[in-house]
Amino acid sequence: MSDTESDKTSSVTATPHRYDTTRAREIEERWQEHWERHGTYLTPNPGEGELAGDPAEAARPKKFIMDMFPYPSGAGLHVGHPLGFIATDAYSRFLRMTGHNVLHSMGFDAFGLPAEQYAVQTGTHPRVTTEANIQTYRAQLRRLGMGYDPRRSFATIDPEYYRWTQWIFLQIFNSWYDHEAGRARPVAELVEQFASGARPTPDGRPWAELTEAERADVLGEYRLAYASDAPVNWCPGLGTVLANEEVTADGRSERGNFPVFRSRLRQWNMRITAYADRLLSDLDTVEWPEAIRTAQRNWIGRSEGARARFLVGEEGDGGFVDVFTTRQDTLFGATYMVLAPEHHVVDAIVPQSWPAGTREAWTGGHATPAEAVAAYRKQASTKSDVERQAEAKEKTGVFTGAFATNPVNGERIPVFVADYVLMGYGTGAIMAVPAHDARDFAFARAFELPMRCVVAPPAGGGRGTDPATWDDAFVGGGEARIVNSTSDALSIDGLTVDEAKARVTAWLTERGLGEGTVNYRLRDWLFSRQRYWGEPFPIVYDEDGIAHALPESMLPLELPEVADYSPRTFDPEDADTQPETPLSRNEDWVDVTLDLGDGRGERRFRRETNTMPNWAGSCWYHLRYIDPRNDEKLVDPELERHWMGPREGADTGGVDLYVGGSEHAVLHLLYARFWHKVLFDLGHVSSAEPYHRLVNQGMIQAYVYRDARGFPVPAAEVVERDGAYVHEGQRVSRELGKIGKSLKNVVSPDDVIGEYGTDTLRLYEMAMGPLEVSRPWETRAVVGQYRLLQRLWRNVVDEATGEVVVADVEPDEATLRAMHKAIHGVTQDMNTLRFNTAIAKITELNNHATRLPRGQVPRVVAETLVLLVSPLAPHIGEELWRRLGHTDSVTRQDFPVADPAYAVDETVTCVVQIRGKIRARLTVPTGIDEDELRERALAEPAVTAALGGAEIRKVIVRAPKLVNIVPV
Ligand code: ANZ
Repeated sequence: MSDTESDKTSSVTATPHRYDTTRAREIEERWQEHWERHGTYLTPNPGEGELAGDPAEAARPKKFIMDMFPYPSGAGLHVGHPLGFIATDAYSRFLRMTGHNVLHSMGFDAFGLPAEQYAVQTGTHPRVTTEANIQTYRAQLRRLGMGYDPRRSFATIDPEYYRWTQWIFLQIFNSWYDHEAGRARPVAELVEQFASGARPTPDGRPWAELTEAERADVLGEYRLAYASDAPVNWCPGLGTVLANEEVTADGRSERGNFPVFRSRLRQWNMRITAYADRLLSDLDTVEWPEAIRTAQRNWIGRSEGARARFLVGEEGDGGFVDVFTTRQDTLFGATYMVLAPEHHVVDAIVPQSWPAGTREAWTGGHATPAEAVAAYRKQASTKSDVERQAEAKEKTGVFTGAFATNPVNGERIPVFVADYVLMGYGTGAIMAVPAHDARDFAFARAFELPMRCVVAPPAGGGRGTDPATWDDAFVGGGEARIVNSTSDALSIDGLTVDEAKARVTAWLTERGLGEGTVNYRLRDWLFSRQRYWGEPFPIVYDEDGIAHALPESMLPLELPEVADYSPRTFDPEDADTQPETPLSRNEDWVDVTLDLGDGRGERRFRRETNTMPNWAGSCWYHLRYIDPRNDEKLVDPELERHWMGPREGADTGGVDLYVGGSEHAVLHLLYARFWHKVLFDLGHVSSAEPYHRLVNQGMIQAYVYRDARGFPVPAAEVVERDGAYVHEGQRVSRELGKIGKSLKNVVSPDDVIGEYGTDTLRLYEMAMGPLEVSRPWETRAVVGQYRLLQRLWRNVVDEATGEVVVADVEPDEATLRAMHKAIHGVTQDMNTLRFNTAIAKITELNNHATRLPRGQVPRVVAETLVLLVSPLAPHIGEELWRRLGHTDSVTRQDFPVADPAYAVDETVTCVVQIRGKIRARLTVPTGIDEDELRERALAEPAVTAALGGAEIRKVIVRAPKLVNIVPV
């Protein structure tokens, strides 16, 4: 029988009042019940509203603490999920005990693909499964002892919630970005500008003369939510289009790993690119992990460069192509041009036949340029942008038969189409400078195109100035010098790269041949999905196909019942398929007669049948926690200012702490910032950023055991025998991996709670290591925290009689020091989310108390221990607090405050140096005087050995931390 088992059964013998599993569970269930009944964790809003409460409590300094809310999957929570939840809960409890009014709740991100896929397999409506899963999650979170305000919980599938998701969509639809003012404004103001003539229409006709459809098209070019025909990521295997953020580096769907194709489809987009600059610059105002900020910076990808205009075709026939380059300094080195295969100018420039001297390799084996281009386009359309851009990929392309003229020197260079140039970036056209760009270099080698060195490699750097002898391109930095760059029109030889960039930009600008520009890698956010289980768009189309917003009074637009809610999926490899929206299967819902309140009475419309992506609901949920029941406003502006408003000066406001996984770096975290900024511009919120401080929790991993074939075997059935791992008599291998069903290593929190109780589980998860670091789950190690709680219990309660055994005496000096040191350290650790070291310090103080004679633990020490542990282990905290004679919940007691006179370390480490080199470290009392310190340093064996009898010239003493000995 193991120790653990004897611990658990001993209660039936001589120690009926022991803290064992049965007792832990009894205590925990009782307090969970009590907290719920007494509304212990209700957070009062300031003011008079529905969620107002005790005004004194509402007046305390506020803290808004949030987790990334979970998607309620059918499998329930495993022990990895609650890591972040326990951390924010412990921190929230600590903040309550240090005088804060804490807003902390938990909602559910409940639209999404898995429920739909499950529905397809089982025939159950996604709402039914999702709601059942939410119930499971709620029960599990309750068992974890979470201090949430239940009134503030919601799910994104609740019509009362998605009504506001739809409302925000309409706000975005009805806005445009005024680049001069640097903010979003209502479309109505744009219409006024067109109507008054303050802003000319694209073709110069008065606004009043434009047809309704023409006006809709003009406004569509401005709206922040707009429908457009553009090449999108089409995933036949999932039956839906996807955002760039949902496609992996090798061009497959992040979910399901299906191929993704470029296909031209009419889809809704969000003009997130209008916010690129602000999304970038405001990253400097938030306290986020550097890795996430870098990921967002890279994703936004700001590039400064220039646009340069090349004439195309024969001189005088008027065609031109603008290229985008970040290396305008290399303009003299351009030896060919490349257009994206989709570039609209391609068809216009392709000649009837191949020009004289065209190389065989450039034609792709086709008889005419038109045929070559058509065949190449078809081939390119099956590849994703990411695939097309891969450095290592073999370069492909064909000659268009046309030539372009370099503006700086009049040189005629051949024009190619090649898929390494993307239509969606810059201008979709580049000047190729093979000597100084890696991809151009590879292409030029493959197609035998000339190269010209225009940036001098450093002398002695192992390469000369003839690129024909090089193995790769020479990129060259800001200080490198320009060569071979003189013509009748311009000379930049001898300038540095940076000087040359400025010079060329000025030259292009003066001649109207280009200008300096900034480009962003960020693309607009593809916002429609061909799914059932998502928010319907509050958009209808009239008989002319013009999109109209539903009036607010028609929200929420609820999801209709359909005969079949599964997405229509196709052969994953078949790029020539087209999505079909499940909502289109309900004709009664799609065809409607409505009065939109625009003075035109009832008219016939067709509803939009796409749904929103599952990121929509999580873009604004922080706001709903603040004011969950408001049915007149998204959020009361006063309450938003209170909980999220800027603190002072340049602060951009936001939630005080947001904890979640780093996998959302460029998805949720970018989208939510964008929506929040639109709401900020329109005056609905006072904070410009949603999440002020972000912490990424690590992942809990677990051992995966594999049999000889490499298949995972159930981890729970593996035994250790003589240092080997054995499953059903066979040796298996062991490695660390993600926790999950497919790896057969799921550990359920319910099982751990059943065995040791919630408080032990919470302590264990927090003690495993720093919050940000991934760590392996070790079921065997959980018992360590169980023992801590047992010892704590024994320090307060007599296990035989159940009586409280603390002594009403003053602690001795050593105990006082141990206590204040623990208070000091734990306070610091809790403030900085160092829960693991906080637990170590609590353990130390508890051990000190254990060493005192039985029944002699001073009351103040026992109470301190209980207060220190209760944010982490709230049930035992509450129970012992009650047993110690208090009638109030421990939840809002004052956290102990350290007395600095006792809290500081009594000893410090003193470094002893000989000629500046460290030779020894001494532990000395803080108050040691100079003479004594000198003596002790000189007597230290390591020091005498190092001196080797040498005569001493000088001893410098800086008590208590340094002694420096200088021999002659
Ligand atoms: C000439 C040149 C010379 C370039 C040189 C680079 C080095 P970032 O920094 O990512 O913005 N480029 C421009 N548009 C492109 C497109 N649609 N598809 C693929 N490549 C494109 O990169 C900007 C550079 O990427 C541009 O500068 C252009 O190549 C290429 F020695 O122009 B460069």
